[in-house]
Amino acid sequence: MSNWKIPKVSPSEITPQEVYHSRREFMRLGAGVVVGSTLPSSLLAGEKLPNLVKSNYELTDKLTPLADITHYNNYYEFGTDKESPAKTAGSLKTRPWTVAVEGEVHKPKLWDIDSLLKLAPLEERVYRLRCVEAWSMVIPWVGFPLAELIKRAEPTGNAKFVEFITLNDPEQMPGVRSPVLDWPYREGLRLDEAMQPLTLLAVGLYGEVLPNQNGAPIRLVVPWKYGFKSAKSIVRIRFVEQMPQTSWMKAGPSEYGFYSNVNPEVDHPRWSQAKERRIGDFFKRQTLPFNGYAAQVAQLYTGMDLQKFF
Ligand SMILES: Nc1nc2c(c(=O)[nH]1)N[C@H]1C(S)=C(S)[C@@H](COP(=O)(O)O)O[C@H]1N2
Ligand SMILES: [Mo]
Repeated sequence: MSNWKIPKVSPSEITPQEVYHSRREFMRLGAGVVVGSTLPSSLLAGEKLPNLVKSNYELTDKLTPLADITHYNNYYEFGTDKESPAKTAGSLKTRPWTVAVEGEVHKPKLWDIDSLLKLAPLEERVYRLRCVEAWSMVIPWVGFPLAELIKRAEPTGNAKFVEFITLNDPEQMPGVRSPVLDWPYREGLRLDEAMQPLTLLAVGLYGEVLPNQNGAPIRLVVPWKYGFKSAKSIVRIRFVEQMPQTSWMKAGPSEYGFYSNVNPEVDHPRWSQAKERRIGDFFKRQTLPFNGYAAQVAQLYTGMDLQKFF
């Protein structure tokens, strides 16, 4: 039903980004015009998202081709191979889908995914994604700031952190039958990080509904942190007072810190983080502090020892 239709050719054989660039010009003409209520009632993978707002979050970096973004994935619920999620995530049922917003908030709510899609204008934002494994991509996401959802939840004075809990369904997800991680996949942010305008809830990419392997129907994108902070297929957002435990911290506390800000000066215990390979490139490039977003986010960490709070 919701199979993501990609021709079975190698990524280098097709250049969807060329087709896409002409469409982006077209979308730019419509920038600012938002009619959220015209969204179809239910959107499935591969369908075009209407009425996208062009945002200021543009990059001059070359976009990673769609075929690479959708065929080189980390989504351990669908297997640990990069190629595995594209093959097996097609069966993930993304409707009906709810996201529970709960914990230290004045207005807890069980959101239906289709209401969430209409909560705020859907923006297109091109962000760099830097995986902790030292590769990176440039992805044109579609989504809305997490802050929009947080404002509506009205966090109490006790809310200091936000915990993200994702789907854990052995019926649909072959990967959760093996204990590679402590399921469900959990992530967390400090409340001010979650409120930072760059922090996105993504529901699409390349102008279309998010493919299942990229975290449909809704996933987090935190561009200044390593990719694993960007939890896929979220079902619960909980506001808490204490720093939450995350699946990766539990798997390797010395390797995956809570903050996990991209930092070329703090190596992973088993490899350097100084450089990265942009998918599609031959040569490695320098990794930038905060993945290139230092101007926007460095002040969130003033006074903190980033070697200690890695
Ligand atoms: N639920 C869940 N979310 C996840 C992961 C995962 O295994 N499960 N992998 C993370 C990692 S390590 C990365 S690099 C990004 C990859 O996102 P992408 O496949 O859309 O590029 O998703 C993150 N979110
Ligand atoms: Mo990653």
